[in-house]
Amino acid sequence: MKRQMPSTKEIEREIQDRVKSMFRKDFEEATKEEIYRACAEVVNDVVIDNWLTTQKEFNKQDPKCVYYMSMEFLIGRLLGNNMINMRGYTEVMDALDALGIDINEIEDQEPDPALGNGGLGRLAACFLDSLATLRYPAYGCGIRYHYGMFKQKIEDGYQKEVPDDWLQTRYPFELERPEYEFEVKFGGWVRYESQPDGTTKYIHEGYNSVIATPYDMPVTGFDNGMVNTLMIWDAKPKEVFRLASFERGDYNKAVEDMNLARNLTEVLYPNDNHVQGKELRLKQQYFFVSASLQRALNKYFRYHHDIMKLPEKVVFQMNDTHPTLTVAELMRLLMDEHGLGWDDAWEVTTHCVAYTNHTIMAEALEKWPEEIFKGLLPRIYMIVEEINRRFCEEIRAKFPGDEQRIHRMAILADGQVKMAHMAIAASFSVNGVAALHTEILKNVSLHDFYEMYPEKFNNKTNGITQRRFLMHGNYKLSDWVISKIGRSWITDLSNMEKLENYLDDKKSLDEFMEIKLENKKRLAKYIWDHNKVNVDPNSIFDVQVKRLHEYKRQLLNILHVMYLYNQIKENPDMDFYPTTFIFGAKASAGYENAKLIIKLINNVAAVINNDKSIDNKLKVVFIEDYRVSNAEWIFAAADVSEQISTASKEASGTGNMKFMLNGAVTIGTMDGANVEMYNELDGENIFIFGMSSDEVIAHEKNHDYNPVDEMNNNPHIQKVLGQLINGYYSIDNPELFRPIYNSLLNTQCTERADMYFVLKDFASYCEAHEKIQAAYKDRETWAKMALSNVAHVGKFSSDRTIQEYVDDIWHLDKLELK
Ligand code: 26M
Repeated sequence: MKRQMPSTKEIEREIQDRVKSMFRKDFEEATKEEIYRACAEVVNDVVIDNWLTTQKEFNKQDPKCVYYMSMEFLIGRLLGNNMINMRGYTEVMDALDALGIDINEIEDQEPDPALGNGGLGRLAACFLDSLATLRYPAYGCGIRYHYGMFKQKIEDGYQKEVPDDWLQTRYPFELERPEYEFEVKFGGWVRYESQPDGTTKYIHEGYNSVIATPYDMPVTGFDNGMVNTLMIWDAKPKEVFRLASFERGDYNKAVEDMNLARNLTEVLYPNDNHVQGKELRLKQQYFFVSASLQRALNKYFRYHHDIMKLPEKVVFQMNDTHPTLTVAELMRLLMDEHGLGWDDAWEVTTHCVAYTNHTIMAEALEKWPEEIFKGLLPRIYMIVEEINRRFCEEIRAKFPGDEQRIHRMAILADGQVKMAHMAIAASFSVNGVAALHTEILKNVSLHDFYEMYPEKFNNKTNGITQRRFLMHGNYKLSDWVISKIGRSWITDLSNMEKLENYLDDKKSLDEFMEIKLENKKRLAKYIWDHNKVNVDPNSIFDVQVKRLHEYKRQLLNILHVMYLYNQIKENPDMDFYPTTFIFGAKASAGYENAKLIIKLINNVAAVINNDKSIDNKLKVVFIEDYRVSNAEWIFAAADVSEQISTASKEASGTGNMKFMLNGAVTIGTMDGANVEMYNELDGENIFIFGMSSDEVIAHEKNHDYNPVDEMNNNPHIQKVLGQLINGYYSIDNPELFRPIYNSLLNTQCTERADMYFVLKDFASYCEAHEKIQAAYKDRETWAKMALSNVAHVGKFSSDRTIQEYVDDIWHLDKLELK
């Protein structure tokens, strides 16, 4: 039976009781943090009952389930999320209110679990939410990083990285499961033993090993009693006590094992769309893959004996190439531990694994030096060699004589192990994350593979969960939508189209704009508290929040701001609607260009915000430490959503959808899922600019783009670029931004000057902004545009995405819950 949250009165009493039993304090004496912990336990009580029920039904119904394999799960805070899904948010809010406490302050006590970088990790979290809400049996499999994504401090305009010690105090929504520990082995060598039956036994010796311990986190569905599990693995040394008592023969190995365990799960690599090829990263990958597969097979064998039927019960979805070792490790377990021959093992494996590609950026493709790979995973390497040998034979059979093609497609080539190639060779499904992205994979980046296996390729356009990004982040708009069209959109976002009936209703449009204003005031206060910048909630809030990357073109945005500032200075009486440009972005710790762009944004902000002469027409704000928790407030307050990547580079984008859901209007390129937003909007109420992906790809191929021409033909660009190197935004050090200037114009500095066509798209971007200015001036026009975005957001729910994965790839049945 589904257990529900108690009544407001009961919750109020329970919170007080918990504070007493947990901290031996009366409620009045408790700190905010203690109240948060008490609330968490009140909610946990309900969650745990539903978790138990779900798992019992799981065992009874024995459904097929998906294991979502991901190095990242950017789940964000769980208290608010779980209260919403358990349908107890208002009750807890009222109970706390009665006790004189603001629920926001309590939620704010929770560390923001930041076990991910950005898009890919947040997508995994949205998928888990949708899977549970749609009652599909699923496990998330990942790593329990002790330090998640770093916290960002801005000092003198520069990014400083501060460790994110989210486990400093006990996290209330995780449960250690020592009963599901497994050993994971690294290094050593492989000995062969011929068996009397003619087969060969492979014996792994001389290895280091660690124990993998899972911590389970509940993943609650919305109002349905379903609770799935996210297992994140931690490492501990095998034989601590023996080490301590000197009993173990090989003291050195014991010390090594200890250090291995200490390092393995210590920290998330803070890279986004860029690989470094560090051995520790490969260790992390094998560690969580091996542990997850062992647990999955362990579960399978509890109720089944025929391993050949594994694909009927289990599917492993690989979130990018990071978990590609799933292929070889499953082969190893099936052959070495469960006695299958190669052909049977391959048959099972290739019906159990599927791969999602998230990027076409060349620098994000994972390739491991063969020497590192072989040294760390000797048995796995042998298996990869055999997979490669057979794969190359298959290519040769299909394309006789085309040795170049074999070289391009091989898993082992140029002294490297190419993870994407292995993922595609073994997967029964290969998908991109937006229509355009999938077409580019098929026709350009993975064209060879598409010719080989056209039937494997499919598209699954990304989505987001409306429970977190509207109900929780923007309860005012959420309540308003409920008052207009009811609650069905909460689990079926296509119902948002019912809002079309209000697009011509002045009163509704007014209410809608009033809510946006309230949300802007909430953000303005946040900005004042955190940045000490005063922003006018009546100005246009124009927002770009996402990871900092050159292809995402934050630089285009800030150059445009510099241009606007010049215009306003030159024509003080020009017609201009006051605008606040808001940025939020973390740069990878070693990405110098990206970090300098952050400094530029902050210096431009300092100059503009302190110039009294422009009469507050322009403000620039860089929000420190952009993360899931403040993102929810930022989306809710945005008027304009900046989605301005170089066409073809942003696989999908998901921030674009979160803004749309919250009634912001997009300025964007025809890239990623922007294209599909444009289609859903019938080409209206969205501001498109810039080159198409075809044009970009053609320029890249023909090497015929010269940014110097763009500068020479446009005096505005000339002026802005001049200001990058004349000290205008850096009086003490005029050379400070020279590297940015060079990256745009100087061919010697990068592979190609202006790699991301910033100057090429500049004029068209300015024009699009002028159209936004014109549209915003008429409040009703704007309200209609913004509300129309909400009305057409239906497609972009992760519920829709998950249903497509289920129908086309996973073939799961819903769990029945009474
Ligand atoms: C790789 C190696 C070492 C360390 C880190 C990495 C790595 C980590 C994350 C590489 C890429 C990572 O993420 C890529 C990513 O976030 N891609 C985004 O995925 C989203 C969800 O599909 C899309 O919406 C975005 O367009 C895409 O950029």
